[in-house]
Amino acid sequence: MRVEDVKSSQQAIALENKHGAHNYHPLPAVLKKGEGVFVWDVEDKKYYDFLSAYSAVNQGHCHPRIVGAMTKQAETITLTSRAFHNNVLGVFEKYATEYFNFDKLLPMNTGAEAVETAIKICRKWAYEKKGIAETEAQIVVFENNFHGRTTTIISFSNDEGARKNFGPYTPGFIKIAYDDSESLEKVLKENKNIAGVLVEPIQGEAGVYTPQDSFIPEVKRLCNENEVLFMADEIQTGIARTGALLAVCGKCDCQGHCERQETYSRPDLLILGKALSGGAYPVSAVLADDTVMEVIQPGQHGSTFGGNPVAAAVAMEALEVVRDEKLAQNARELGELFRAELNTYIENSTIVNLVRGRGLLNAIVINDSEDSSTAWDICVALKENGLLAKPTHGNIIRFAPPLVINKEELMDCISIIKKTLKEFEK
Ligand code: IF1
Repeated sequence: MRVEDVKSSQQAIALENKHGAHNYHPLPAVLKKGEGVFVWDVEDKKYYDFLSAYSAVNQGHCHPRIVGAMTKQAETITLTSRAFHNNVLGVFEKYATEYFNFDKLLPMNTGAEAVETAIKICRKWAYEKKGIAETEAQIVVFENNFHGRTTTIISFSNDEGARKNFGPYTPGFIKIAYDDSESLEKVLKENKNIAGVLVEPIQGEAGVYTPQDSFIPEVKRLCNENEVLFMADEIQTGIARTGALLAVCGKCDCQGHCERQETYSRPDLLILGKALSGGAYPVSAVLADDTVMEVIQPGQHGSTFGGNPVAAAVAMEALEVVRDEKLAQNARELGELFRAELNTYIENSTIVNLVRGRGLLNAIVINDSEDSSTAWDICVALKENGLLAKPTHGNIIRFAPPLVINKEELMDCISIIKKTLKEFEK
């Protein structure tokens, strides 16, 4: 069977159901093409994409510059492994470390691998630099976190679905309440074996849970004071999504020079993935300064595909597009417009309780019980009306379009969303 033989969405879904593991429950949209903010299904229906592959496609689908960089490199050399050097990796590392202002970069492929990398660096730093007794290091994480799906990462999840029956679990993590710097202060005071704090600046999976503005700066301050590493998981929030280059930049307009801004909570370990590749190819990375990164020496960590020339070429172009097209600024301006419009709508709504988010990472909280299907049903109706979005935990719908969306398109989307919500008002 060839791809051209798939004539209908129904047929494609049946194939996946029969031959694929059932580890997802997707909306019944079968996409075959993407361009900018739009995707098309196999019946040629056109949609606005309001998920952006969980914020991996910030630069828009099939961005010609990113696809161009990828195909050019793919025709030349794709994979060397790190047993040899390649002529692209160093150029990318120079580019990305200057872009984010860190001494060093360690390339991986997926987000979860980058998080694992940060955890390993943090523990090694704790034993070799901080002087914690071997195997005693603890890492502070937060309730309702989402950092990926490896066995270690799900060990400190409190999502039953993600965690149950995958044990035994990796020890060495202390979980405390999110957006509660007093709890963090307390645990850091009580426990001298803490090596680092791993935090999402906004919790995506938890329903775009956006903490108080003071929370991340407080985490940073407490980490500094207690000599523990501040690890920011910016896999979903980073690369312009929240209206700044990084969510830890705070509310600034620095386009990548946030170290000059007072609001910048500079992480000791910066974890990136998703949009680092513009959605074209899996690329992730951990950035840190030498004092931290130097704990990793030859043979101690790596990956067959990490740092391959295609990944390096794609990531460099993806970052360049973010800067050239001023995507952070666009996300900030259009995000404000989006929340203002929806906040006006919910003044007279019985079905939506709350709008929250930052930049173009937003969500609405549906006025129904957590286990009701209302959010799902709204997403199915949105699909019928030409906009794709996905429910997340607790009857919440996330809205995260590609950051290349313009004002006219966004206003069109807002009217689709309002029209659809009206169908559900009581
Ligand atoms: C799935 C959510 C988004 C992430 C943060 C690490 C990773 C992710 C902050 C791991 C990945 C994804 C993966 C996807 C669902 C999804 C997600 F709903 F679960 F929360 F984006 F919102 N840190 N997030 O958000 O990166 O290994 O996947 O490259 O189905 O697991 P990965």
